[in-house]
Amino acid sequence: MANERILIIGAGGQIGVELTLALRKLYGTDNVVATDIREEHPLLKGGPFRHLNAMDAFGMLEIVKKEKITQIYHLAALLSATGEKDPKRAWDINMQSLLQVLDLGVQEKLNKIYWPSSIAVFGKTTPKQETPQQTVIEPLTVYGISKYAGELWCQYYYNRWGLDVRSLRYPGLISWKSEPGGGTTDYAVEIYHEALKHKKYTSFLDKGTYLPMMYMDDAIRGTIELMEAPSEKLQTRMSYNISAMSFAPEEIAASIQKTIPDFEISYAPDFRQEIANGWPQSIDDTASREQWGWKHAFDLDSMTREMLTNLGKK
Ligand code: VAH
Repeated sequence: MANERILIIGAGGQIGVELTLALRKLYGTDNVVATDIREEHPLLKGGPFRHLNAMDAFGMLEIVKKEKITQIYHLAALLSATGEKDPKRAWDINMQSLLQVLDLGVQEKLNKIYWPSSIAVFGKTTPKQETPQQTVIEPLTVYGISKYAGELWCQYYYNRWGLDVRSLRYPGLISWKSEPGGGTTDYAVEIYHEALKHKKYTSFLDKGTYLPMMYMDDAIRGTIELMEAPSEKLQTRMSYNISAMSFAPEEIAASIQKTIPDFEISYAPDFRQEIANGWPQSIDDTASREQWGWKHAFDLDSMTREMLTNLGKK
């Protein structure tokens, strides 16, 4: 790869840890500067790390200049469940930090910027099955509102100043290297930990709650493939639908029972059920498959095998 110098904001999060590791493999460890407001994540100790609060515009500028950064992956945000506990703080953090990154991108003439959106932009008025790339979008959570507003800002900075900012509407992401961070889909990670520890799990989403989901390895590969795609192939500068599978809690339990036959699931829906009820059950990602060649690799059973094997070793 050309001498790209990459800054990761929120490198200690569920996506950040894995994206940092993957980008270090691709661009060279010393060319990927991990930052987070928290302590350095143990898995990232092999490369450059700086403390950075995503709201600190001056600190961000200082790192971009000192480290001669050419690309920013801005992953820091408050997710759906956390956001509903403090809506104004979620809006402030999610929006102000993005606008700072976009301004920096124009001012410092950065090559590319990546910023994640989510299926949380969709609401109850959106078609629930095979949700299209362009459709009725009326988000019901502050997280979803901030992600849709962010998509519109990304498109604006591209149209107005030619800033090459790219984005994916992630489904629920399931990983074992890093912990999920306050999302509604976190049950699909917790269940594997609990299955191995206690052979039982009480799901905070009810039976029959279908949600679009993806194994983290697919999400990381998709992110890099999008960022590596020739700019002229990309027909949207909002955010791309991307998909792998959809399942409900009882289906992930059945998949686990193929390895742990006496695993038991029970249900105790909480406030996150209402959030999940507002989201699509399946996503149409034709645009991603046609425009930049997206193809998922993991299905529920292959993901379950990966999760149980790797968590078992941990
Ligand atoms: C959340 N994991 O639950 C995130 C994601 C589609 C869900 O945006 O908030």
